[in-house]
Amino acid sequence: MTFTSWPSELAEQYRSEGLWCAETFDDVLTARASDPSIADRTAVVDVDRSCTYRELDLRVGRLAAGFSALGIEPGERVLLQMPNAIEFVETVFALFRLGALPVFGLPAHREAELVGIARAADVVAIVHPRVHDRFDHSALAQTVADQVDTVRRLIPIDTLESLHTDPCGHPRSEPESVAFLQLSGGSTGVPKLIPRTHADYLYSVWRSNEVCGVSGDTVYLVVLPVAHNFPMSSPGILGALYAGGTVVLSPSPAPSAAWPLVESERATMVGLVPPLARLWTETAERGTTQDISSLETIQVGGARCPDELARRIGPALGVTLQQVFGMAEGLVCYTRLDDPIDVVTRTQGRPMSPLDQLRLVDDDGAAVAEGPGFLEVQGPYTIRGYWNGAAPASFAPDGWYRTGDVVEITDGGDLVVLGRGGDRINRGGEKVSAEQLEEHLLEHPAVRDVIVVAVADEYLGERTCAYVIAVDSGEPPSLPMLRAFARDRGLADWKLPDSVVVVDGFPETGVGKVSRRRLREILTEQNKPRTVAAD
Ligand code: OOB
Repeated sequence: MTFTSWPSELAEQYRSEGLWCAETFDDVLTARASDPSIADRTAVVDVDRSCTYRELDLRVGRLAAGFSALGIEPGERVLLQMPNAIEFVETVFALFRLGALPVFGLPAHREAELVGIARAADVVAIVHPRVHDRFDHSALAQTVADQVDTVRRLIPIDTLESLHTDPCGHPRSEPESVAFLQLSGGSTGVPKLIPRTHADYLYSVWRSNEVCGVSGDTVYLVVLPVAHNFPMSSPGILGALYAGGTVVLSPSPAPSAAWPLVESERATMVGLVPPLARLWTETAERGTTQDISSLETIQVGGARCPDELARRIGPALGVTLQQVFGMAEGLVCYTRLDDPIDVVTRTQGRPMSPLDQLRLVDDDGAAVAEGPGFLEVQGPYTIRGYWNGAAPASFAPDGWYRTGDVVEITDGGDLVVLGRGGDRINRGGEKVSAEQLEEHLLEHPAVRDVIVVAVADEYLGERTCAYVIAVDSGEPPSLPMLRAFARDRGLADWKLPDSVVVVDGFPETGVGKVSRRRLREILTEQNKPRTVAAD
């Protein structure tokens, strides 16, 4: 089994109510490129070049034929590790045209992540930069290929152009088939791959457009890693292209790189994680000569935006703030553009679809009438299972997705995200699995036991702290030692521990064996600042 489908009654409802349409991503591109009012508009811009809808469609057809000539077949998986540039959009749509499935790796992923992903998805090819941010991705891709038998092709980005060949016919994908695999934030050893169908994802895209006011005039700026679900579809690149608008890809989120693009392309919308929203806000508050007045909406999501920051964003940057609480597994909540300022600054919004169903449960999975509680969800664009049935415990027996987030729902129906159980650390939007980091650190010869927890951080919201019990003899483990060790084991940089505390033992609760999960909760609790953070 690779993909768990929706129960048939729900699927029927989503079809009959017009949420799931008989359209694929390739249909959308073809339709826009053949619409005379859209075809010659700019579809995508990066720092090197730009491309109209007509050009994008032609280039996608030629690249799809090139992938096919390399032996990539419909239904096969291709791992992408690509920076923010037009090639990403071309590659994704070429794979869609061919009917092959992109698997969305991130440039920051290293050997441990990529090998896991490549294995779990049985990928046949990897598209990668040769060198990016001074890191040798060709060598990394080769290391992955050496370890994963299914990988037949390594495709450096600068060779994509040479693959172009005359377009050939490809069988059309089924709208309700899987279009791509997205990655779950905070995956442990076996990555949780998220199968999204054309129908469910397209619904989330066009519904996002309605909620976020995206139109053909939208110029959507991407500063976050392009393959992440937030800039991809909330409403993101796909929303802008669906509407016939323009996508602008910035290689970096720093104001020094992104603001000149805002000015030159007259960008109207951007999605940021809270630490970046703070950087942009503080930069604007200090004053800038850059003209960023075209910006209308700044979305902030991926991690909790502190209320204090939320209040400053609009005035500092001259924009409407929209909070976004979403997950690659599906559910996306937005504050609405015309919500009262209190709702926009204090809540993470409400589900975008009238058919999203939410419930709150306690530790044992029993429904709680009043929050806070763990959020569970089912709906027209929320998955029912991971690829190959991984991590089945992430789904309740009736198929609802257990988000792991602790939320409260206000009288107005808006969600306030309070945090998570102790299993995952949200480092400014980048998710770290405590369990995965523990597994790696436990391999260090100086470590007898380790528990990884979140501690509060002014800039990132949360950062990682490893509580370590050292082995009796030898040098006690230090932060540089453990970071270097975890890096050498192939972990992405953002997952390395931020701090290390060497302790003699872990807390006992006196009720028999204490689970690692419970220990994380206890240590997290001990670490909470005594006063509640200012809102
Ligand atoms: C987005 O997606 P993922 O898959 O990287 O992470 C999902 C998790 C959520 O379960 C929650 O724990 C956290 O990230 N999260 C937030 C949040 N937005 C996401 N926690 C508090 N406040 C928020 N506004 O992060 C993602 C996907 C689509 C759109 C936006 C974000």
